Amino acid sequence: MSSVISNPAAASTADDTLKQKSRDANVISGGHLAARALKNEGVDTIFTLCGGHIIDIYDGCVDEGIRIIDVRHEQVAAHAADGYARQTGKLGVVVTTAGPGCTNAMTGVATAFRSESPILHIGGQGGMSQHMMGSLQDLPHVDMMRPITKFAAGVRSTERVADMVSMAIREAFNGAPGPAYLEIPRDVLDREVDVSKVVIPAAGRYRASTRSIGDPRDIEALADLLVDAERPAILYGQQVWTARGHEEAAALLRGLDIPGYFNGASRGLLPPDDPHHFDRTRSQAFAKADVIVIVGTPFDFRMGYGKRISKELKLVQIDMSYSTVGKNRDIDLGLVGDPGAILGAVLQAASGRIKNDKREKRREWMRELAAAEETATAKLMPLFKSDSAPINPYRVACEINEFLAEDTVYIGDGGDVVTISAQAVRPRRPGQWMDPGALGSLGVGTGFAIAAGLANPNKEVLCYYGDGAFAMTAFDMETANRFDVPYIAVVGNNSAMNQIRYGQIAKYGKERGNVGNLLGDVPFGTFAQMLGGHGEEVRDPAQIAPALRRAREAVAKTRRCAVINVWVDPAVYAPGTMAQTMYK
Ligand SMILES: Cc1ncc(C[n+]2csc(CCOP(=O)(O)OP(=O)(O)O)c2C)c(N)n1
Ligand SMILES: [Mg+2]
Repeated sequence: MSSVISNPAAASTADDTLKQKSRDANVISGGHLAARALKNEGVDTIFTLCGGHIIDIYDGCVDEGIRIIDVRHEQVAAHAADGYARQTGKLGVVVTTAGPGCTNAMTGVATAFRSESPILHIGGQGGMSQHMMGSLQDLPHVDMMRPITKFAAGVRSTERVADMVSMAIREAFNGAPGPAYLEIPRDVLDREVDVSKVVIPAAGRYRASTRSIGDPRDIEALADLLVDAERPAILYGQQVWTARGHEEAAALLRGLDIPGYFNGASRGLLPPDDPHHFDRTRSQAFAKADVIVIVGTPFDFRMGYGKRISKELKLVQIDMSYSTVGKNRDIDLGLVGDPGAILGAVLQAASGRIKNDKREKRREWMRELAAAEETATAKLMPLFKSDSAPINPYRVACEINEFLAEDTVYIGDGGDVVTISAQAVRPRRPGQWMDPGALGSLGVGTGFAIAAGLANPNKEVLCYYGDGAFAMTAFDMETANRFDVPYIAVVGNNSAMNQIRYGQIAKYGKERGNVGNLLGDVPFGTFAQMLGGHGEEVRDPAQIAPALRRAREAVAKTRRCAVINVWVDPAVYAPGTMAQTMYK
């Protein structure tokens, strides 16, 4: 992209002598040590917004060939690091300056914390020599970050920078993964030390490679339960994808003839037309099954804290974290370890042992659930095909689902329009569904979209936003354009924070319920145009599909993000919102 300062010749200045100094092979600075440690971890990209405290890390990244993706708001950098971890299965890295750089990133780090996404946040700090003196942007970052990370510490000496980066990364992958935070003061980054005096943990050698199956007796016990079951069901949660256990997970369902349900990042684990793929009959299965296995998702509010699962059945829980197993409700069998390793071992232990009469019973169970799925879909069809104007958000969701290509990564960022979309959108492949997870953070979409594009240059990326969510981080669409990762944005625009508005109206009536939740009518299509891309407004339901196709073509042709702003009916709410299930 052209820019006055993109010509390196014009940028050359007298400070080249300074650069010469750090090219001395016998010394290395703290920032360069940080970059070296990241490189040894396999990090190829950092997400960041610049600040004087952290420039030496950038210089190190230049040496190590690490890509620097600079955004316009640190929240987006942190969401992008989280998104990059989700998409690559590796560590995501966000680097921010001290003070407001750190506080701006906190929502993204907290989102990764509740979604168990492995990221490293490196934050700047005033020099050690100015410790507690009121330096520029000084804050107690480590104290602030501790409750929303698995590890938070400050680096006190340049010699320890690489070692502590590796330590933080090791902790990010300890048990169920999550974020780690490392504060590195400016003078620690800038100081140069003798290379022979520092510890630089070697690539691939500073942490275990274990994919634990836990206790082999539990594998046998679970295999026995599944062999004997007549009405088993399995729910796969985000850890199955995070730990890349999706192939073993699919093989288990198919091998043992078990209906599968999918939460969060595990959506898309089976193709929607697979006979073992179920998504509309979860409560029915939870009520009538004789064995249920919950893999890699906690009994949190999304699961009704486990209360909705019958007490009459055998309940098995598998998780990467010991702390999660048995939390909020009793279980009959708990396993801690790597989801893929466990599921693979269970399949092996159960293979060939299912008697014919049991297999026939389970097929009958699957037919029963499949029939119930069809009835549920038929019930939704009038909404999915609604011709009403203003446009019914169910129709938008249905159109998006039909529009998705085999390789489209679908991202949801918003309130009710996105909740509704979960009833229609079925990603075609594993890893192609992204949502904020248990923190429910609005604003994840833009960072996730940038990350998805960078991690998968050949895939299409579509982000469906609510109008409230879109306005939170949309300016980083410019970043997506600048780094040549344009995506299709669809806004379900009801000029309101509708998911919240419903509960207010229900509780306080129309007069007092429309307070603090009504937004202006913004034609967001022009936002894409401002950034050189394609944008349009859709008010006729018949125009949704053609507009989506035009967006796809425009993104390919202009290499700029497209925004399809669909005006939707503010009187339509998601069923969960009307029942206020998220607070129960
Ligand atoms: C960062 C953040 N702030 C506030 C909320 C509370 N919240 C949940 S849904 C919602 C409304 C979202 O509006 P919009 O994106 O337009 O979707 P709609 O419900 O209107 O379809 C709000 C404000 C949140 N989840 N995250
Ligand atoms: Mg809205």
